Amino acid sequence: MAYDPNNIFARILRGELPCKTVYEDEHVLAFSDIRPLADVHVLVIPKGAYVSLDDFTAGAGPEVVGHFFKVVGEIARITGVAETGYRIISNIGAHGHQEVPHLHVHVIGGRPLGRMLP
Ligand code: D5M
Repeated sequence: MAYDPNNIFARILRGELPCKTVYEDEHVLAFSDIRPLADVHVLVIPKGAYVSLDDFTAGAGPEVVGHFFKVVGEIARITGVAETGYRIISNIGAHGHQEVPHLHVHVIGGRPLGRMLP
């Protein structure tokens, strides 16, 4: 899928829409999800224009990809859920029910999340 430069997260990255920033560096932005499923619900996005994990791993260098996932772990520590546990989810494409076509990882925690897979 071609990247839509007007998707909501691209607009957040350009400063056109507000967000509640949890963490930011040169390559990554993390912010609170607007429809939280738990006390902690943070979205972690690369600053590059990638729709999916596939685009990201194909288009970004291994250092940028590795750094992104280190930040995901860092978000769990910053928000305090690293100790109690949490869930990371990345919805991709139509069957994954991806609403926003800019790669994002949900970090969800702060309560027992229950079993997800049968
Ligand atoms: O889910 C996309 C997620 O993005 C969903 O949980 C709501 C969240 N969202 C949508 N707009 C915003 C803004 N403006 N700020 C913060 N969070 C937002 P997915 O189904 O994984 O694509």
